[in-house]
Amino acid sequence: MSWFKREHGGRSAVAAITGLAASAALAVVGMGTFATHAAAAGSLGSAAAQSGRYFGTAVPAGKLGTSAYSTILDREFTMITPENEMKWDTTEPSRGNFNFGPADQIVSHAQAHGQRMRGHTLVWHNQLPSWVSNLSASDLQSAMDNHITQEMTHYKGKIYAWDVVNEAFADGGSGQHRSSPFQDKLGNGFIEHAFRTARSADANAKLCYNDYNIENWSDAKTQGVYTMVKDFKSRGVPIDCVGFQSHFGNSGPPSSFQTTLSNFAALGVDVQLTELDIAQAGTTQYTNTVQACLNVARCTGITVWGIRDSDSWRSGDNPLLFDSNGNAKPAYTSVLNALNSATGTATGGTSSGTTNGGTTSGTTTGGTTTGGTGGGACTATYSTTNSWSGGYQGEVKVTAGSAAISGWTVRWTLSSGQSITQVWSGTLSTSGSAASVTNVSYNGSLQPSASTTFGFLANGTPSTPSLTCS
Ligand code: 9MR
Repeated sequence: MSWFKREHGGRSAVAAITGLAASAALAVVGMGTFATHAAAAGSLGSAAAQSGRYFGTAVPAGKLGTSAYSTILDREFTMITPENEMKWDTTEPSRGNFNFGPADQIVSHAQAHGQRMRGHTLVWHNQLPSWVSNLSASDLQSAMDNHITQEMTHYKGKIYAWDVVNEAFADGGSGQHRSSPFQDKLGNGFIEHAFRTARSADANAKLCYNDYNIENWSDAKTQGVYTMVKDFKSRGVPIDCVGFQSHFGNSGPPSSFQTTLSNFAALGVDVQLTELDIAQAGTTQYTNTVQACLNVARCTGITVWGIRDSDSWRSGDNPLLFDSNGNAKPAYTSVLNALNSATGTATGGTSSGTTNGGTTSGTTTGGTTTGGTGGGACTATYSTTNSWSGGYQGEVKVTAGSAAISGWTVRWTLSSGQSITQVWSGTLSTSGSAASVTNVSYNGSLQPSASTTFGFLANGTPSTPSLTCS
């Protein structure tokens, strides 16, 4: 029995959200130390980016104002999951009264520092206000639909992937759904219904099912989730990804972890490690975990559940990559080295043609272009922000002309050997060597002379492209 099976019930109280000041931390983008051989990036985020992956962490809004915290956050991490702020008890504490303030603080921070967001979580039996549990079945159905729709609409265009349903399967040997207000009143169909509602609310975010103790392939719980995902894919129920929380005991991941990831990926979903922590943070255990993801092309990223040991929900286990003083632990170096040694590129799918907040795809073909709606002129300028053997990171600054614009598209021609693997703060569309990137919902509107930027990762050698902006 794993650590998590025994201890998962013992959650600590939700951390109080304290007031926060804007972070004074510097964003360090694409810092790298360049050895004579291939890439050796100097942060977790830039090391992961070399293989088209993200490296994220859980963040509580109350810590953003602590510079000792935010300095590490902005130096190391390219994806953020709000630790508690997007959960139902915070976002809709009473029926129809939505409170997005705490999560908005996190999203603003992410946007200001070029980080993407995982949304966590829309439908979960924990941190669920009691008014939800007290509803009749038909009322619960409409409350669930409304909650998903309102929250996803509020964050439309700002979320890379949503944990639509969290922890719906039972522990132990049943392989069935767990008892919960949703399950007990709405029956087995509530998960499918939640995913369909989510797709209607935001067609471009990746939609994930997220759970713990589904890392060991032969476990009944793993098999139960696998059967559900297989069924969803066969019937066209919209699901794009499965999150493996990866809360491990001190022995680390089960030996079948990579098999589990590949088997799910083979169903046609991305897989992600969404809440990684390992009791005592052994270097071998962390390396094995990260390597399992790197060995699976559709494993698009890794999120650790906190930065410093003191930030952890299980702080007594010292399970994270930084000690309580913010110093990198040996496991940090192991993870960084593993990321820097990755071969190949992650090839995540697209959700329904476009993917908000950047794609994680080596073969993006499905983008749609909807920009250029403002009618005003814009200009675009390019700079290479990082490069390594076989790849580079570029940034494009889009500036409105003398009139305000409400959307933009930047087009250029890729040189021989160049291919874009990931875009953030924009939506990529490619056709042969023609690349175009369109605004996402939050950065399309620009006042006269105002600017915004998007970034991308590419294979090949950097060159200065000739850009057109419309
Ligand atoms: O880390 C979160 C902690 O601050 C909360 O008190 C706890 C309450 O349920 O939730 C923790 O995060 C959980 C995540 O949302 C879902 N998977 C398990 C995580 C650890 O309990």
